[in-house]
Amino acid sequence: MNLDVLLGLQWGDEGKGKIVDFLAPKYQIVARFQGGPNAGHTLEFEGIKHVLHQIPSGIFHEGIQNIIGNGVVIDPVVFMKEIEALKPYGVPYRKNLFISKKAHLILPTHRLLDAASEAAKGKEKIGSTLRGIGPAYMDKTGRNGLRVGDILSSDFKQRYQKLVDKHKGLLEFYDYEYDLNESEPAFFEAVEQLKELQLTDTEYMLSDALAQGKRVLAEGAQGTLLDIEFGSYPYVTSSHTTTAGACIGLGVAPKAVNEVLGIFKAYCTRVGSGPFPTELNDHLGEAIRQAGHEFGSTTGRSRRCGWLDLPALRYACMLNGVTQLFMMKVDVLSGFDEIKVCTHYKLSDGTITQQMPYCLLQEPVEPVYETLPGWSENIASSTAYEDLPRNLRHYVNFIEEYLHLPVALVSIGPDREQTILRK
Ligand code: 2SA
Ligand code: MG
Repeated sequence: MNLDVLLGLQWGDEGKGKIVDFLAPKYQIVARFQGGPNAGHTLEFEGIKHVLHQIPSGIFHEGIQNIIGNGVVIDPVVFMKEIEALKPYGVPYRKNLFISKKAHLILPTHRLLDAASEAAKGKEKIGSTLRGIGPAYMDKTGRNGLRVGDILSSDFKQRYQKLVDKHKGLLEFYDYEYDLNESEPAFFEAVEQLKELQLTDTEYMLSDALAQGKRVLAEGAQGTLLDIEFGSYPYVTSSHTTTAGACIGLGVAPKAVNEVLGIFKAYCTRVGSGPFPTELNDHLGEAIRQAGHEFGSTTGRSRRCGWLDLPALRYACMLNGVTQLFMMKVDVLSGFDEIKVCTHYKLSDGTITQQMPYCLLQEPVEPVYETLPGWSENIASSTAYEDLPRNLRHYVNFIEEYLHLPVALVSIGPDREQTILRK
């Protein structure tokens, strides 16, 4: 069957938005399966930059249906703002956007609880995006949540109030001051607007589409190393960011999965707290941050930067069953005399391993690096892989040999055009 999954193999911000937009013409449906307004997918074309948070990155293509799956958590207020931002471009969202009735809602109090919980953690805070993600997923698994389909029922307000009263008790426990006077009316206004869009049982829609031989692309958000199960817990997001998460978050069977497209940057970044073995707290890290414009597209936070971590990447490929690698932002490394790449971890007892330890906090590792020669050519307008600098191609080969997977696409800049396919 024809479900391809595209996901991030690192800590998010690998450039998924750009690639979904680039690949979209090959698909009839693009579907988001997890996360919510914590995501920021940046697309750039015709000189304009667009940032999407909850809407799938296929929305700019006329003939493509876009689905927000059941695994996503939706903040109606953020969502309606996204819709507003699309209007000037004549994006046919009324026709091409479908929202699962089973997707859970982020309430204004979920955002407050996110902030209260982070404040209470002090130094141990997760560094969440404060978009209410964790508390919304907590209510989902705690079986208290409200879903998109619930906004259509006549007792929605009462159910909302019941949940909010519970949240108020928690906020009191946190001793957190808040004011709902502004956010509540905006929430209900956005809910009314949401009702006018296509709210449906998207699992049936996908099942029918796949049965008809249509091609579907599942678009991941965040990254594998932020997965609730396999990421660096507790410094993770609250959803399943892996291939299996695409099945859960869309209601498709595992046998439908065809290609798994794993996206990674030529180096690593991380926003928020948590372990990061190859982090560079020096001028090199700063040089990568500046060259790569490594600032969060949702929160504007500056991203931590470091060398490529192959043991972590190998772990992500294993968990996801990656079939093809897409390598992003290689242009950012142009101009470095040499490039380091972490091939192994050294544990505190001296053991050298390629395996991810149970917990990087309890078992800190020291990265073991291989040093490769850099390149200095400006590659922004290259169009063929063979034209790229030899040392860059050597770096790509090194990664392919380590991971036993092909790098099928290399991205050399933010624009749609700056994308080199290798086959
Ligand atoms: P949350 O808000 O509960 O999901 O945060 C938990 C952790 O997950 C990280 N996280 C992210 N990391 C990178 N990119 C994300 N999306 C935005 C973007 C981030 C931004 O695409 O640029 O703008 O800051 C994302 N979303 C969640 C987060 O940093 C916490 O470590
Ligand atoms: Mg992002």
